[in-house]
This record gives sequence, structure tokens and C-alpha cells, in this order.
Amino acid sequence: MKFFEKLLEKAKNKKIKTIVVAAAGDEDVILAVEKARNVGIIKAILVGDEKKILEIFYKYKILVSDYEILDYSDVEIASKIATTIIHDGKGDILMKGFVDTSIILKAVLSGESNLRIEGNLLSHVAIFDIVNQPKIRLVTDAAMNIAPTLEEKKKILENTVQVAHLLEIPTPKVAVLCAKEKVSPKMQATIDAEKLQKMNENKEIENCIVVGPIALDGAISKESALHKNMKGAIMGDADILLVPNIESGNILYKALTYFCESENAGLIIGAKVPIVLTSRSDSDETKFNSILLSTIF
Ligand code: COD
Repeated sequence: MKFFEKLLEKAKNKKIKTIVVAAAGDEDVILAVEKARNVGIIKAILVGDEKKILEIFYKYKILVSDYEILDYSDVEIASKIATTIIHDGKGDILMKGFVDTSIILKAVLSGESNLRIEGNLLSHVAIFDIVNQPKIRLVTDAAMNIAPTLEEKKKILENTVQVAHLLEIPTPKVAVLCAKEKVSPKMQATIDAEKLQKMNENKEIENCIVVGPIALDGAISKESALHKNMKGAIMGDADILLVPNIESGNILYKALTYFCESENAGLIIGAKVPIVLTSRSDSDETKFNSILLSTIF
């Protein structure tokens, strides 16, 4: 059984959750939400341009009575309203609709109805199930933290390890990705990677195995690791790929999406609730997979 099929079975065994969609007037978003509602894992509150939402409902013969719709056509206001609904305890999952990532994240981070938890860093995790790869790979952070410091990388790593545990990977192997395996004083990413590995060895980062600096080939390909005479715990078998910054993460995410045959999901974690956050160009299938993932919390 494929990873996301198994995740669906898992989601079906949980209680039905309420998802609140910010800027819901988009076909792929509504189709993903309707599919999740049809398989019995969520009910939904749609915040967005009601006219657009109803046009999509009409086109796909979706019943209005199955939904609560709140008419806010301005995407910033819709993001604020959706966040407030969650803050007030009337929803379990927030979902980004057709709105710029930074707009919804600003709503999540700011104002009285922010969804932050004191001391936590919010970060993005993407899960890829790639054809011909022996296991799923978790990519982090491809969408939220722009140029994380060492301390932020530690928190991103720990957030992602928690997701791996929820996915029943008890001791995930974390590859701290860089351009090479040796520390170079000219490459900050390699210095941070070595420090993260040391923190893991000193038990400041626990319940996982951290290796860095390491390049992508040795992290995901055993042949490459052997060819490069690499030693250590990963040897192509990484579960988590921690990227040095948002650009490398975004390029890896898009490369996996467009160059490979893969299925994926994306979430912001570390907030009061999971936040379904995919690219606006991602398919309804990716958005549905992301809803599935959000229900396991
Ligand atoms: N976790 C917790 N708190 C945070 C985080 C975080 N990841 N980031 C910022 N904060 C807190 C800060 O400590 C501060 O108290 C407050 O939020 C505001 O911080 P700023 O001024 O840095 O926040 P913003 O609103 O200017 O920027 C936050 C964004 C998440 C919007 C910004 O980092 C961003 O634009 N990220 C990239 C989003 C994006 O465009 N992705 C594209 C790929 S899909």
C-alpha cells in the first residue's frame, strides 16, 4: 500500500475534525476539501469570496448545505477571520487557500488571535513519496523560515522529528544538507551542520540521528554514499532532509514535484493547530494529501 493510502486509513480512524479554509475560492482547494469531507475525515468552514465559491460548487455539483461559508473577498481579511475562528476554538486545522503564503503566515503570527505557542518556532514540513525511492522523505523548511539561524535550525529539526514520530519513524535519520561533506569556513551551512550533529551527539537534540554536513546524493543514495567512501548512520537512508535556507528548500520541493513522479503533502507545524500549506500551483491531490497529514495531530 502506498504511503498516502495508509495515511488515509489512519485518518479515517480519527474523530472528524473541523478545517477552516482562508481564501477558499479556488477549484483545487475546494475539490481537495470536498474529497476529504466525502471520505468522512473533516467538516469545513470556508472563508472567502462567496460568489466564487458558489460558482465552483455549481460546476462540481457540491451541496452548499454541507458547508459553512463566510463571505470575505479580501484575502487578508479572510486570513484574519480564519485565524480568529481557530483562535476561538471553533476549528482544529487551518488551511491556506488561494492566498500568498506570507499573507496567511502574517495572520497566524500577529495580532491578538495569533496561533503561536510561547517558545515554539513555526516551520514547514513537506513529505514526499517518490517513485523508485525506498522510503518517504521529509523536507524542511521549504516555505516559512527564510534564513534560519543555528538555534532556529535546531527547532525546525525538532519540529520535524515530532512529525516523523507521529508517522511511526521512531528514530529518524536527519541529513543536514549542504554542498559538501567537509566543514568549510566559507560555507556557514557546513558550520551549522557540524554543530547540529554535535548537539545530537551531546543529547541536546534527541530521539533522532543527525548527520551533517552532507550533500543530497549521499543522503538519499546508498550507491553514491559508498562511492564517496562515506561512513556513518545515513549512507543514503535519510528520513529527514534539513535544508539550509528557503531558496534551497523551495528548489528541492519544486524539483521533486516537477522532475520526479511523486506524491506529496505540506504543513506548517509548531503552532496551536496544524496549518495545511501548499503552493497555489500544487494539485488538488497534494492539497488532499496535506489535509490527510494534518489530521494525524
Ligand atoms: N515562528 C514563530 N514566530 C515567528 C516566526 C516563526 N517561524 N517567524 C516570525 N515570528 C515572530 C517573530 O518573532 C516576531 O515576534 C513576529 O513573528 C513577527 O516577525 P517578523 O517581523 O519576522 O515577521 P514577518 O511577518 O515580517 O514575516 C514572517 C513571515 C513568515 C511572513 C516571513 O518569514 C516570510 O515571508 N516567510 C516566507 C514565506 C514565503 O513567502 N514562502 C514562499 C514559499 S511558499
